[in-house]
Amino acid sequence: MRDSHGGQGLFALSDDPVSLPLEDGSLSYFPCFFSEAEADALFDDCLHSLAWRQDSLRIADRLIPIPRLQCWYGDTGTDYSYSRLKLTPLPWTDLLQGIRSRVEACSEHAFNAVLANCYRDGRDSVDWHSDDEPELGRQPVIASLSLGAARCFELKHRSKRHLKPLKLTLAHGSLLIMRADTQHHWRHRLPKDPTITAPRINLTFRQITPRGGA
Ligand SMILES: O=C(O)CCC(=O)C(=O)O
Ligand SMILES: [Mn+2]
Repeated sequence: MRDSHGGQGLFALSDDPVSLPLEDGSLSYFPCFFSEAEADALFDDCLHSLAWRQDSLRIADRLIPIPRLQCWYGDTGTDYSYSRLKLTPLPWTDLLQGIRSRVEACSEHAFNAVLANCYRDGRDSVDWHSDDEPELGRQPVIASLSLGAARCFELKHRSKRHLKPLKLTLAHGSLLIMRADTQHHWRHRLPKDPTITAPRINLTFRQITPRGGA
């Protein structure tokens, strides 16, 4: 582990967000949250040190692999379920703690868990969904760090059909923060893109209220 990942050593190149007006929600995008050199090192470290796993969904008695690798890290008790997948947290690593400190300082929000996704190439994806599971609360703050291949991220409003879907290219080293009613009113996805041959890693930091907890 390089010293620069101990927390203090990580630096953000720019804390200036690009303003992305969103009706019924709130988005801030920091295109150069980490410098290219820092993002390169973080990408390699995440790729090689996180406990990537291939999860599957049971659909009509068949096990269907989800189109990406993933892993879940967090405080004890931050179990998380989505699409009938139950994730039990692995303990924080120094690498993830260091990234979390930087993301918390920028977003002025505390996070107790992170979902890591690895899209091996453009055949991997995540389908339309909202991060609206009960353990995330009514107005979750989700901070999403992108490392590796730039990919298109799309949002569409659940009910207001006249609002155009939004398409953003999430750059290497960028941070997207979704707040307020975004998860309540909007769905998002990362579509497949056959032109992409390189991998991408995404870390979405979340604050989980354990079920039955305060
Ligand atoms: O990879 C991304 O940018 C989005 C991932 C996502 O939406 C999720 O894991 O809930
Ligand atoms: Mn999501």
